[in-house]
Amino acid sequence: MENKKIIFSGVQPSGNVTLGNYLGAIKNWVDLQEEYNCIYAMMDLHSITVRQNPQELKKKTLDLLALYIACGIDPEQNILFVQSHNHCHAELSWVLNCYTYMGELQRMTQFKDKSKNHADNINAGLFTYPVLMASDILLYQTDLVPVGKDQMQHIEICRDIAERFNGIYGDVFKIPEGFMPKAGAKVMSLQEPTKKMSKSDENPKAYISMLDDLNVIAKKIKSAVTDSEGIIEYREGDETKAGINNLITILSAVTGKSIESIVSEYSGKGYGDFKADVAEAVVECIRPIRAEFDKISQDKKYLTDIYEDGAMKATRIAERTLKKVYKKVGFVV
Ligand code: AQP
Repeated sequence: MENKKIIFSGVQPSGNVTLGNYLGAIKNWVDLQEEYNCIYAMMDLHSITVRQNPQELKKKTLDLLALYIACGIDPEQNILFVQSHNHCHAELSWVLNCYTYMGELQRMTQFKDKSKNHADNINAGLFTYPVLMASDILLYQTDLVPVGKDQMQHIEICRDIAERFNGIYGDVFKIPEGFMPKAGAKVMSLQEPTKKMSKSDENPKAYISMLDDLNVIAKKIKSAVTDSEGIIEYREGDETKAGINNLITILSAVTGKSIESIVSEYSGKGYGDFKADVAEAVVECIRPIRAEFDKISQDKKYLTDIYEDGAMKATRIAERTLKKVYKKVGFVV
């Protein structure tokens, strides 16, 4: 790899990638790939913190790889691998668990939300999820982690854990920075717009999957929950406007137009026309990605070669950090 700064990020194969995952994370990975050495994983270890169907998990992991590539991530230029193929993630995670406090983890919003949504399965993995995420990042001496807004709290705890460890043992880990996009850092549910759009939402109308049929995508946007005021205005923090705010943000993120210019363009127009235009813009954004995905996802050999090569390269880099950590804590290496 060239001597550039390092990016690490990933998506869990816990469902089909949503427009939120794309706009919040993957789209930025594509934009940053020239400037950085990028390492992107399919985060299967994370995904089992919520019960998964094994057959589907396997399929979704490979679909995710195909989708990364279809979105424009160049497999020649970047390292793409399956998280569980690199033994270092789980190993470093165990060590860092011993340098993370229960109180810190108890404050994590995602843990609180997921405990509420999966009250019958509040497992220890769900609780220590941020420690595994810290390990993912720190193993590669990462400079930048492009994520959506919901993951910024996990970046903060990652930095705290790294600083604590470095404080005891010297400079073992690079302290990473989080990176969020200007538009699309938190895409909201189409049915409950005060809630984040999530790929594991029980209501499929709440999210746009990058693998939905294009006419289904248009229908979902046209039936998005809005309000009865009938005014296309962006009002940050006004919950009654959450649906319209969300559609304006989505349009801004997929077209690159500013929120102000969208608001003035639609001044005096009705929600029907506006939704139709948002639907069209999203469909046109996803159309070429879908076409590419349909091609790549059929080619199992191509995908296998990429993830095998990626695992080898990722493991080689990560083992250097893990060995340093083992030495520092006093393991016989
Ligand atoms: N709604 C969103 N808007 C913008 N960015 C988002 N991300 C997730 N949802 C949105 C970003 O996508 C990346 C991958 O997320 P993840 O798979 O690691 O898990 P998540 O954040 O928990 O995403 P989901 O879709 O809500 O998954 P489930 O339903 O399985 O929990 C991250 O960078 C995330 O910030």
